[in-house]
Amino acid sequence: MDGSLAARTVRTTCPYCGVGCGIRATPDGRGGAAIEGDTDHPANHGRLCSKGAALGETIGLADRLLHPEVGGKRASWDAALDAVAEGFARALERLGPDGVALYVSGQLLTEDYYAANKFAKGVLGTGNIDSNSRLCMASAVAAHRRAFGEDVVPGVYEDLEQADLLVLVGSNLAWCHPVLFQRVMAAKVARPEMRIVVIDPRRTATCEGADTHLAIAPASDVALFAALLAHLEVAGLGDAGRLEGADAALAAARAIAPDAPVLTGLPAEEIAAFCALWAATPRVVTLWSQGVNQSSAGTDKANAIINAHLYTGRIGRPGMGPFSVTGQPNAMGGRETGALANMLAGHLDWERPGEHAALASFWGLPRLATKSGLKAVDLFRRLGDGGIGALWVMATNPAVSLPEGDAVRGALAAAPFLVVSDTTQRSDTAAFAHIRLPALAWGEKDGTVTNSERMISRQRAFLPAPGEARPDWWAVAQVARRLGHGDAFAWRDPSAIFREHATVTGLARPAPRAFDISGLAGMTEADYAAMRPTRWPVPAGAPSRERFFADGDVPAGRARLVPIRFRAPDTQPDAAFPLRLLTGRLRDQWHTMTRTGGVPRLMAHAPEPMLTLHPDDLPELVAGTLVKAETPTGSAVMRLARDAGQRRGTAFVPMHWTAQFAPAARINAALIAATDPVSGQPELKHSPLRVVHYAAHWHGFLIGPQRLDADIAAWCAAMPVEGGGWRHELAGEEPPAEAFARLRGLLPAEEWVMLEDPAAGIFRAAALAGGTLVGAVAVAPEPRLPPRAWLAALMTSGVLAPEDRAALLVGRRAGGPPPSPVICACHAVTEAVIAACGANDLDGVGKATGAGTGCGSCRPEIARLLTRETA
Ligand SMILES: Nc1nc2c(c(=O)[nH]1)N[C@H]1C(S)=C(S)[C@@H](COP(=O)(O)OP(=O)(O)OC[C@H]3O[C@@H](n4cnc5c(=O)[nH]c(N)nc54)[C@H](O)[C@@H]3O)O[C@H]1N2
Ligand SMILES: Nc1nc2c(c(=O)[nH]1)N[C@H]1C(S)=C(S)[C@@H](COP(=O)(O)OP(=O)(O)OC[C@H]3O[C@@H](n4cnc5c(=O)[nH]c(N)nc54)[C@H](O)[C@@H]3O)O[C@H]1N2
Ligand code: SF4
Ligand SMILES: [Mo]
Repeated sequence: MDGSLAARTVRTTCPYCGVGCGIRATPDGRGGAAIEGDTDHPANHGRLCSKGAALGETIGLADRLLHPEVGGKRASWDAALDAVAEGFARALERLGPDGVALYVSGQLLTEDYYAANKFAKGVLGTGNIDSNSRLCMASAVAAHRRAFGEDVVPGVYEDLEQADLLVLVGSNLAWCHPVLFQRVMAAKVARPEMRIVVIDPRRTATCEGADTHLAIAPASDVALFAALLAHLEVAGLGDAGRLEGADAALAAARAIAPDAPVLTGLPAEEIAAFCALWAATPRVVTLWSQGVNQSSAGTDKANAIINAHLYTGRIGRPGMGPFSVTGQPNAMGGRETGALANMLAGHLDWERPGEHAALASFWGLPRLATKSGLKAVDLFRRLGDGGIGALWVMATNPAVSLPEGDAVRGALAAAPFLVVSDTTQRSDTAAFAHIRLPALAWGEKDGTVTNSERMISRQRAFLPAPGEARPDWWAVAQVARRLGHGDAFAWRDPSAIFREHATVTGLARPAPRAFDISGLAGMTEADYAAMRPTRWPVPAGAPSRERFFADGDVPAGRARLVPIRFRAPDTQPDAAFPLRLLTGRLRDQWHTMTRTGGVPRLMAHAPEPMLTLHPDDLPELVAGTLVKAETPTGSAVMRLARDAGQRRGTAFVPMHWTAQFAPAARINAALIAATDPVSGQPELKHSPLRVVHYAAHWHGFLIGPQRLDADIAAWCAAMPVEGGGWRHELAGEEPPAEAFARLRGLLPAEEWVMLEDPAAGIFRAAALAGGTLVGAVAVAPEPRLPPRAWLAALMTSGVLAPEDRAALLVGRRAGGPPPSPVICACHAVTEAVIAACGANDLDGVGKATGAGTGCGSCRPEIARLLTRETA
């Protein structure tokens, strides 16, 4: 790279998951940028996963919200901010501080988060600021606080590599934290004796790299970890006298342990083997994620895990410890800035004397909220009841991501005053807003994020601010100023906010607060600009440290074991709803798809919303047909997939599809909203469920040059295809002939190639203009339709060759490759190509097809295909 190019390269951090990979972005001067992993960043050492590697394809301005809007019309920032301030002032007057709220997000930068929290708690005087972290990390936070007295993640990523045993509980690390998974896989290659155990009701891609998969019954993890604790006691591996709560915790565990096989559905021998392995392996890390947190017993599950580590002192030393891996890029930052309803800023606590007063006086905001506020699920219920007069939603899409989705939409629609700050026009939530504020997106905004191992990294701008988009912190500060608090929000840039945040962490000391970055409070703008990844704590005038509880020396009076009883979810499967619904993530999509859903190569891996069942559950339902998932709360329609790795009695549905992409497939419409009594985190994984055939009159697809509204049929899933076109998979209620005529009317055509068989209900058409293919439609009574991949590709290949024209209605040229799902997103390699390449190991497949040689995120799936081929 020549000097001038290198000079333009900007070091920043990936905006997706909590691994927090470092990125080097080199803008091309035309709005795009080349993206590569930062070899100097401690989280990834240069690696990126499929989503990170495709970031360059997400920074275009299509669909961006570029101007403020009031009442659906473009407005100036001044007018919009005046209206926001007025709306909140009015609601405060009418309902007081309990009647206003902010709902924010782990995708905000720390500086935005800090500003939003200061505004809510300090200016509005309300505890009603909650974050989508309530849906994500709340149970882990509550468990840390119960066990350690504070929200502290003791370990670091190296511990995962140094462990002799890594236990992954309710974590699909291969898809959700892919670079961390790759680090673990590399460690296992270097030390093959390392053992990996995955505890998940489903056989996920993560299991491909594991030695053991425990296909645990949903929601039963507490029983397994109780059995473990009881085993550790018998094995004499702990010292009950040393630790607060140990006797009670052991007694509780002993009471559950005999029932563990029944409760977990795991054979007694598997449980015994797991306990023996854990007991025999001092260097053990137990990592958990949403299979633990998103549960009505989420906090108990997490404490059951932490108990085992505290009891054995396997914590705080290399290769040991409980490890809560965070989801969002700045889940940690939100916890640090206190932007949750039950926290103050900087880990200060209402409960500890003097801390509230210290913060109120430092901020000069005497109205500082004196009590905690409503947690996410309750907040939206209160909104629905008319108890919230003004709500500001920032960087999250609750119309999609909260449970009881239709009730949430009803509440948003009825909200007296709703402000939404977002980067896109295509957010389901923004559709309900009275005021929309355009935020800077990744690549444009500047600030910091903290990853799962407490590493604070800079996100830096490398693109100009588009349109009138502004940083979220700026919009907050402007509204605070209009409400009479300009002085407290007079920051010139994010570095000023960061300094203030760092100062807050040093307030009211000495105090037993581990989170301390007061050593960074003196940073200059230049220091901040040049800041390298920095792990907290960074206390002023004292040495920092890598791990908490180093040498297993858990400070007396701070750490305690928590006695855990087994509680099954309140809502149990019954004759009407016999299954359990597991929801979660796909490898190449990010949440509500506002960023990843428009990228063809990310969509190619799993283009349609699917519901997966074990082959022996409901065998009368045919794979590839549409099915309806029904719960006591609502329903959604997806295509059925079969997987022998799915635990019997459970179904898996990804969380991602929205009204923008597949309105009828929004699974959260069907999720019950049970919450954990300690953390308030909703049980997003275990709704009772029944699955029935979805009877449509016709099935079909439409491929065209443009994206069409996803309400063109009763069921529609829209997806981008390479070259700029869009494919829409469809099903509907009207007679097939009518649907066919209506859909054809949506395509621009000079000429049609058609097949119509009204008696059979089969209709196909290819739309041509100037001899090129501009679209295709097919309608049939059953979901047996021509393949679409070739047709989609043909749209960009110019004037059609005669043999292609002849094959249009078949969807596949004679001798062409059979349709097959894409496995490798980097090199667009399909399952069929991998199966046919003749290689029988990962490297061989890579050499023959290129698959798995890019970001490496697909390697677990290739491994699975290979074992399936040879099995
Ligand atoms: N590709 C991708 N990566 C992401 C994200 C994304 O949207 N896409 N989002 C990020 C965010 S915010 C988060 S929070 C993380 C989430 O990361 P993960 O928690 O790893 O992801 P999930 O798929 O939500 O759930 C993990 C697993 O929990 C299992 N599970 C369900 N119920 C139980 C149970 O009772 N016990 C056990 N042991 N397991 C259970 C599910 O079968 C599922 O495989 O991912 C982050 N990374
Ligand atoms: N069924 C089910 N539901 C779930 C989960 C599950 O496992 N199953 N997981 C839950 C979890 S763990 C999480 S974290 C949530 C995630 O759910 P959400 O937070 O609702 O999902 P996102 O799509 O990440 O929403 C982020 C929004 O912010 C916008 N945005 C991006 N950057 C910025 C910015 O800088 N400023 C502003 N103002 N806006 C920005 C994006 O365009 C998008 O609209 O979903 C939860 N819901
Ligand atoms: S693992 Fe992937 S999504 Fe997560 S931070 Fe790294 S590149 Fe981004
Ligand atoms: Mo999350």
